[in-house]
Amino acid sequence: MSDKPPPEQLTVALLGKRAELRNIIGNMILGSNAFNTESNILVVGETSSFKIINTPDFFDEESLLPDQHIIDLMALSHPGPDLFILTIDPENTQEVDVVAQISKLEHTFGEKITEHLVVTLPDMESFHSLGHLKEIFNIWLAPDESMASECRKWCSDRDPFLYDYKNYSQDVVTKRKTALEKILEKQRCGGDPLCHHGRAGNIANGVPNIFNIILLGLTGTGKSASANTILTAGDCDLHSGQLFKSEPSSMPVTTQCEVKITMKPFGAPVRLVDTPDFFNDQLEHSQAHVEECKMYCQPGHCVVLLVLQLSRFTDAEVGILEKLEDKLGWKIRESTIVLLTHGEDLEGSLEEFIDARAPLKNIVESCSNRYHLFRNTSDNKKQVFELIKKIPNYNTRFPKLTDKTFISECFVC
Ligand SMILES: Nc1nc2c(ncn2[C@@H]2O[C@H](COP(=O)(O)OP(=O)(O)O)[C@@H](O)[C@H]2O)c(=O)[nH]1
Ligand SMILES: [Mg+2]
Repeated sequence: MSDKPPPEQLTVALLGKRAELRNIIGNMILGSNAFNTESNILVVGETSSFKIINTPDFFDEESLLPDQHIIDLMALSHPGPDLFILTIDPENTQEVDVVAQISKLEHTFGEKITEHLVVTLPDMESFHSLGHLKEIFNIWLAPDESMASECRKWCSDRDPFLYDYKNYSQDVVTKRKTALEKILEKQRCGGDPLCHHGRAGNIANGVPNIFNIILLGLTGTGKSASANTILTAGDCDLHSGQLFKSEPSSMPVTTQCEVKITMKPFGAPVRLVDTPDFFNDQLEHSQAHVEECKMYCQPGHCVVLLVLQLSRFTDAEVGILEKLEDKLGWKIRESTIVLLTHGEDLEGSLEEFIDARAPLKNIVESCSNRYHLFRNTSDNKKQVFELIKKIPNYNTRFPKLTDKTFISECFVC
């Protein structure tokens, strides 16, 4: 137990084989999108609360510079980081692979590293099957929005890790520290890829700047169920605690904005924002919920899914788009897709269905004819891919998402 208070700025060494996973976790802790590089270089991201040293996989057998990366990590976190986070990728969740990576870390930095190590696992299955390793080091299921506070909690009762210099020369490390600090200082706000400064304008309204999908609509239309359909397209092993609460009820089940960040199936982090029905009389503090929603629902940073139940278009939904625009303060129709649920109720073609209902047709046309049909009772993942393809500029937003990657990410389960 430490008798010193933890430092204002915690230093975290971020390790792991896959850059995209390290980036997601680093961004989540920093609350920005400071890390976006795929190349195998060491990147530092900083806010007043955290300094994150995002380190390429120095155990990669093809790495030409493993010692250089290790020395740079040691120099930048001298005399030792507060925390090491090892991100495990989906291909290496077997116990033997996880233990092999940790053994290499022990070999490089000494056995005491496990006392300062958090291992993040990418899915529920490995989280359960490796639960017994918790006795040795902490295990988290990633990504999770509470990571920054978890890191702080984790560091609050222990002193930072201190490097010993069995394998590397202290003299070399401290010389490198001086050199790197000079380089970083010069580049701090210069846009150089070696330094992504977490404070450099990446935070909009205090909300980390990642793409948002916001589900809006009346109670019971299937907002939460549709958000779950999207989430489970990437990972069908999610347990109920990881999903949005969705059930038949005339009372609002979702009573506040709820957020989950997911990487799959988009190939990039996306925040799903489930909302309560702002027009439901039984919703308390509805203006506060609208204000919260506004933080995520900003032009250029989101797509809105206006959720309507296919065969239950009600009078209350006539004019809903205008009413929502009034509340949110901008023309959300520019970024809205009308999402019809209960797809199994459709007889005939969806186009004919919409054409035959003037108020619905009117909404769809206001949204530049972007509409989609979900059957939330089905686990057909293709319906999710087809929806994603209707997001304006989806291919520049999600450049990694192709038919092929979608299928390999989603159809494994
Ligand atoms: N059969 C069927 N039920 C659905 C569909 N979408 C939603 N539901 C059900 O409708 C009910 C209300 O859905 P929910 O997502 O909680 O609505 P919300 O209030 O808009 O979040 C739940 O029981 C869902 O299971 C669908 O496509 N088909
Ligand atoms: Mg709901």
